[in-house]
Amino acid sequence: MNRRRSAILFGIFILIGATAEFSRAETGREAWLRYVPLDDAARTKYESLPASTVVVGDSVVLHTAQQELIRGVRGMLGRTLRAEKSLPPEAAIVLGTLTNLKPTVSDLHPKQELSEDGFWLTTTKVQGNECIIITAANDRGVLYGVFALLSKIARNESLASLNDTQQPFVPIRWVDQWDNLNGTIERGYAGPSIFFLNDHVRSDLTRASEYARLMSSIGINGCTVTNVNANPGVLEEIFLPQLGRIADAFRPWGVKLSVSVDISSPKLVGGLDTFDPLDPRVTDWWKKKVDEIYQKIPDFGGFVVKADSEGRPGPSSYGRTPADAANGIARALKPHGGILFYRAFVYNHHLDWTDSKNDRARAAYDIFHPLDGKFDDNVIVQIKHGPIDFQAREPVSPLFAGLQKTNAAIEVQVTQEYTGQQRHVVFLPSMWKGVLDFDLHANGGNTLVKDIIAGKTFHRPLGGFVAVVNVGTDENWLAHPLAMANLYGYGRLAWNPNLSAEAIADEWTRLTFGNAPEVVKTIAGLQLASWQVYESYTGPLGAQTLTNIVGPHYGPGIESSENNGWGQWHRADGEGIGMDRSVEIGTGYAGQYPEAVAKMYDSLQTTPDALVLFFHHVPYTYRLHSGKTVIQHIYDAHYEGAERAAEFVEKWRTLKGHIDDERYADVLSRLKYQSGHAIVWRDAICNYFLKLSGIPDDKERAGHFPNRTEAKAMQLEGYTSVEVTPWENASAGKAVECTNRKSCIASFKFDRAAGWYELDVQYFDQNNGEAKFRMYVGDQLVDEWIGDKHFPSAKLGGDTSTRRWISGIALRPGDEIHIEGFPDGQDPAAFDYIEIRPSIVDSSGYR
Ligand code: GCV
Repeated sequence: MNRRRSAILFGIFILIGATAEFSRAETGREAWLRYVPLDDAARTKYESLPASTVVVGDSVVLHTAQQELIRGVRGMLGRTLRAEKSLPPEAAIVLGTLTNLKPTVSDLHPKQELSEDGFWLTTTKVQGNECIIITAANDRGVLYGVFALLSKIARNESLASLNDTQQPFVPIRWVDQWDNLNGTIERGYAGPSIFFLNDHVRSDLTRASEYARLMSSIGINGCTVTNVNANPGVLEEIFLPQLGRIADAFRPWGVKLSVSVDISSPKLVGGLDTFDPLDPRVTDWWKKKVDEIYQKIPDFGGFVVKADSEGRPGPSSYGRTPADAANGIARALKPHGGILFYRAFVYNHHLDWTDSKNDRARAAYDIFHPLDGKFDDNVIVQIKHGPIDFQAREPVSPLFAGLQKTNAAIEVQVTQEYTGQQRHVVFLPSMWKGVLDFDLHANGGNTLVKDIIAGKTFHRPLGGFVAVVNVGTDENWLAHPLAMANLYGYGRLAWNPNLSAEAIADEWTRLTFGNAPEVVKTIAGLQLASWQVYESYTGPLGAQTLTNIVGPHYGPGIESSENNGWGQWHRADGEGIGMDRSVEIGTGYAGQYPEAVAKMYDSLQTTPDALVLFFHHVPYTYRLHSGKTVIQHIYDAHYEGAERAAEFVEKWRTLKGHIDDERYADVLSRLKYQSGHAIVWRDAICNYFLKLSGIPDDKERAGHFPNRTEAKAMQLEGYTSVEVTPWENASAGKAVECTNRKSCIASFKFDRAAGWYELDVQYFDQNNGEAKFRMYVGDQLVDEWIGDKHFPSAKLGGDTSTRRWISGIALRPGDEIHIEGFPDGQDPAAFDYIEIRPSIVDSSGYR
């Protein structure tokens, strides 16, 4: 090749290298393991990286570790490490457990003893050559060490004077999937199961292996693949080999398989006439079943049990306790090293609402605290982080302090059941940090939740973290690209709960979107603000997420939690709001905490504003510590929350051209949707409490919509006015719908000054059809769209109410504006109102 040609080719290569970060399609499937080429400046940092890697030892996990190292280095640095079988006569990256390395690498003395899964990254001379050492107490630790080294490179951290020891804070770092054998996922928002289809394990488990790789990269070491609302079929003899295939997919990544079991399986699968946990025939059945499983899957992890909860069978049918039930199964698992997770989410969902002493929040403590010390050592009681059910804000469950002679794990939700279902961005590590760092003052001491679940406080042999994740077949696992930060953050916190939310957001952003400072600042900043923004427009002051609890748990549904047995009550009436959980006159729940915490929550004066309505019933005029009345706080929080959600859109726009176009566009459209839905929430809650309390908003926003033209007030051709239930989920309680016609028209005359305007159309996107809309000014078509987002309802209401943003429209007084709706299936092309706002023009265009 002549010099000129090679110079041109070199130039092209540089160009490809420089733009490679943006040139490949970013689907999100690689999550935080993208391994994209580093820029030249960063690459020079790793010039002296050895050219070879050698593994001392032989196992499937060690093999994975070496392959991952080669893959990562090739991706980021464009070099293929030589995989050596024995130490080469040159510098190398040496992988192996301490025991295996010691004979070859003398002088290997970690400063602290490495615990199971812990690892040490260091450099040392081996046979005269400077080597990078990745070592650990076990094979899995070596794999974790490889991921840690690659993460450092991806984040451009220097490897000079490498000496990093990391130890897991807890032994149990698991995830649960609520996958059903038919392929659906309970509370899953990213497509069907990657494991199951039509009552079988999928034939292609590629995604299961990829998921295991993601889990492993953040230190997750166990995964329960089936729904806690368990299908007994999972224990059928014919199903076990299929489960074995999932275990095979997990094994190379050091992830153990477990399943949820139905406690009545001895009857349903075993053909016994009982599932009484103390009946010897039942315990014998469990023993034989477990032996059979371990024959097929020798490294099987164990079981998860949900019993006596939400209609599931349980030991109460035989007058037995959860401890009886748990131990009966745990004893079958014990000889194999298996673990039984027994969920503390046990409560009566037919509580009498009229009895003001009833309180679902009490249930876990009332049932499990008296059993402390009665559970076997391979049982872990799995406790939801709050006493209700993953609301936008709850206090910490008092049961963490109530089990001192029992292993405990915290259960959190990555799947955003009550926190926007991956349509709203909500960075949950911010919330989890508050829980983990909470001091329960058990026995008068310093007892942080993270130390309790680690077994450190009460000297328990086992304990840790479980998260309900519910990834699905969506290419990017959780649907919203920003939601993956929750899975990443969960794993990082389970590994090290002392990490800050800021550090996690920073790491995840760098790995997922690159290291450009503005990109990191913008995305991490948005993530860190997001939980409180979501909380502020959905649920005030600890009154929980005011969502439709008897429907999909998504849009607003303020009264849905009242007047029924589910116990998610907020007890709002004309005078005030909140559950009185104080000891003397309330439900007594506050008294379940250790003394110092009980005292704080028992008194209205010392309860923090953020939880005041969780613990106390107060008049709307009650003045918070902030100085605001409760009602004014409700108005302010919801208006500010919606404004901040709108700012997310503007912040994201600043990333155009700085990140790849695919994810830029995807997240932008999701944030726009979120900001529209935040307005639906804001209006529902403000209008509802305005009417209920009769107290106006000091700032005259609630109930005043100066730019709004109601659909029902327009000239209607075919459209008919319809009441929306509950009323607060549509403007003035009504919308228009088009039924029995091919299309309908609603029109009105514009009567304001000439100028550039934004037209926001609030319409309904039901999941039982894909209605079409066309928007005209005069006879000019200015926009058209299809309601094809399949929001989680087939009704008009807060779950389906959606905003179309039409920007930069020139309007003149007297213009006729009309919207034409084309129903489809059962979707009646309904809409609520049009809001017309003057455009704000800036350098990035019309807003
Ligand atoms: C799997 C909530 C959810 C249920 C879930 C339950 C649980 O109630 O809405 O879908 O059931 O929690 O955690 O068991």
